[in-house]
Amino acid sequence: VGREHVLSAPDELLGFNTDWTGRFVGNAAAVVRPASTEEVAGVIAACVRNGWPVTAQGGNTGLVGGGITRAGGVVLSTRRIDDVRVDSAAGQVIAGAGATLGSVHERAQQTGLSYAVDLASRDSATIGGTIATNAGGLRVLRRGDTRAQVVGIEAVLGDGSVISHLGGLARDNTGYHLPSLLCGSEGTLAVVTRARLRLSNQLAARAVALFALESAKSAADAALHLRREPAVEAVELMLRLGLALVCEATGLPAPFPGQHAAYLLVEVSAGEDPLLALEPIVEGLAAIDVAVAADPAGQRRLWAYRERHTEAINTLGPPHKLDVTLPLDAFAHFVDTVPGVVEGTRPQARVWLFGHAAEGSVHVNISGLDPDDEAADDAVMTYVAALGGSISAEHGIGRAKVRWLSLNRSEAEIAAFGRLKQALDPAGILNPGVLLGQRI
Ligand code: 2HG
Ligand code: ZN
Repeated sequence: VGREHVLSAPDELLGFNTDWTGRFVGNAAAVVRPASTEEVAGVIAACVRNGWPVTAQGGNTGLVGGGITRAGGVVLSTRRIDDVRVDSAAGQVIAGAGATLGSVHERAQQTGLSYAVDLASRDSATIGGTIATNAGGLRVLRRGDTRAQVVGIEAVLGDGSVISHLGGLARDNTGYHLPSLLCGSEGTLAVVTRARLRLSNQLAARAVALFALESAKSAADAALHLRREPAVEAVELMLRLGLALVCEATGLPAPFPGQHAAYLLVEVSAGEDPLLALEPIVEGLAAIDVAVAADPAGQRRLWAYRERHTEAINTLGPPHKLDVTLPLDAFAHFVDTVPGVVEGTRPQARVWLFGHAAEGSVHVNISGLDPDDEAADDAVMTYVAALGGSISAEHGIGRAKVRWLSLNRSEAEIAAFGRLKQALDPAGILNPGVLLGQRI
């Protein structure tokens, strides 16, 4: 890859050995930065020969410790593979693994199209990372997660062999769908180097409204009604303390004269006038207060209250990040009761709830605990599983959730995971300890 693309000085390694939250610190001996699929294959072959673990890393914004290594070896940074080419005839984009989500959005928009997956970390998160973690984000309700967008993939398997299927044919039914397998595989089966992604038409005109509501439970209930409104694209939940913390940490002005127990941010799109599409929603919600934005700058200002939760919470020290989905009929009850579950286990903890309420999904962030004290995490995870929910809605398992995987996955499923791992990464060098833990 060229000597200048191998980093090994301690200060150069620091950012690659620490996850975005600061909770997970790794011990890679070097960072290797290949610029092409061929170079990735060469790096992996060299690592197989030497028995060095390889941890693929994109923007390092995954939040569950999946991009850092505790087994030494190398971090393989994909960031130099950052080409983006739109195939407008097919309505698809071909992007290198290291291209940021933001750069894919920009290129798609220049051709009158849009890429469905969007996240607050869009300017750091990479296409390879979003595929490896099957990232969800803000538009899952109508447009699906990353897996729903991937048409073709190029990747290097754990034995150094390259698989490439990037033709992008509209109909192509020729066996195992490897993009589906690699989406969410968290760098344990292959290193994704390039992908062909589905683009959609640009969203119709949009409007965003921020509603102030009287309780977390009533906001969660309302979100589940809103998901059935055809114009609604996104419904995001925030609570009083979280929004106040965002304002304090970022300097954003408070959205309303007073503070309120809960907030819903609702985005609608409509062919004609999105404000008209908002009207029945405003009437139906009977909120305490509402702020509406029809212009893009105003919409960005309202979204910022929601998107900046992650950075605001990190100002309090590394949080424990839980990211769960509940069956829709258990969601409001969960939102109402989960703070009590945490406080009952660790009274000193502070709980922050926010997230993708239309899908019954919420981020439970807990601050004020030692990084290794997982008693509150355990109580929440057990509670989620007992209610029939998922212990990881969109961030994946990484290192942070390994011990709870069996709450959601049967022994037979985990054994099948192990056989896939053995087949595609026979030397066991790809991201050891992540997703499957030490089981394999
Ligand atoms: C979001 O929805 C991300 O903003 C991050 O998934 C969530 O910081 C978190 O816990
Ligand atoms: Zn999220």
